[in-house]
Amino acid sequence: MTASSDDGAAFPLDGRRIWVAGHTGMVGSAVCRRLALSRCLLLTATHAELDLRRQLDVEQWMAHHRPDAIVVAAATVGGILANASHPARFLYDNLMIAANVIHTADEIGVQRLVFLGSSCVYPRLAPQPMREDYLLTGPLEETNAAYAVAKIAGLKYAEAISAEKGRHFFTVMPPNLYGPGDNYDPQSSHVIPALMRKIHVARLSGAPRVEIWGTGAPLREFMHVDDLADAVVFLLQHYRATELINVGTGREISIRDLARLLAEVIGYDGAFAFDSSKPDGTPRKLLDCSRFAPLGWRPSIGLREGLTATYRDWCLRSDAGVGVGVL
Ligand code: GFB
Repeated sequence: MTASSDDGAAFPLDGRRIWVAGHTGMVGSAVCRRLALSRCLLLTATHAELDLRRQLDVEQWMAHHRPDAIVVAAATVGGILANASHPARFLYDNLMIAANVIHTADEIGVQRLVFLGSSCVYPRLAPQPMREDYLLTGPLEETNAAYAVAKIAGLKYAEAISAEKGRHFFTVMPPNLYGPGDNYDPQSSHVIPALMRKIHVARLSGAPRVEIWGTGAPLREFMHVDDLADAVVFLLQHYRATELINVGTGREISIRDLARLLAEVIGYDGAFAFDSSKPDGTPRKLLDCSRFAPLGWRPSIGLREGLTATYRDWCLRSDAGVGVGVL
């Protein structure tokens, strides 16, 4: 079944007013591309038009635009170093966004709301693969605890509203994401855009080695953002429950092997140097998708294919050459 099909849907999209909060981000823009395949009416607001951290502004905007459904893809996000360096900002921004949007959605009677979580909300040493009911069964990974606390508050609030008020608000829990529209800033980005940029620059400049943070041993599950967007729109249409739901690929790869795969995709034959002064983060976070699998949706973009497409997309952008001159 594709995301654009309304066949047998619990929530057909035809003619519905759907607000994608955070539509300029990597996830939000992918969700908009998917929704554009349906006959819904897409609502968006840029950050300049609406600061989601301001309750009154959110209330006024939503009262005026009156969405039937909302996908909460807005968030302050970043890689391991950004999270560890700016816990106050990650906690405040994400708490406020979740509280304001979910609260106002309830106040004005929005029918469906999909909140985006992250696999980093599960305990650092959770058994693998991680089931939804492992949430809050152990301590969080320290490098992303602030972000995780805000996301947990948001998902629990959505859950509470569904239980107390009979609304259909639920959370989708994706693994590490990548794809077009990602952040390629070397300090604040996630590992895929960071290594893509570093390896690309090394290839162009002929550098003999590329620095990888940490030991290279951590395992991560990566999903192309177009697959996530397809799953989100599928669940928006077809999910009849309100329980938290994991959406993953079932596959994981070490950071060391990811670097090798990226080197193949980019055509780089230099070496890697591991900087163990940088954090590894959580050793492993693989999602258990047995709640989602029976609904019949599957991801369709393999990692090599997705990385190749993402690299091409990024090369077409003007900033792919940035940094080469300074090496
Ligand atoms: O993608 P990443 O920053 O996020 O890092 P997390 C994943 C792994 O790649 C870590 C290693 O073990 C990093 O040490 N790594 C190696 C690098 N080289 C690099 C590099 O140049 N840049 C980066 N960024 N990493 C985040 C959370 O954790 O995952 C967020 O902090 C969010 O809250 C996100 O949930 C999905 O998987 O460690």
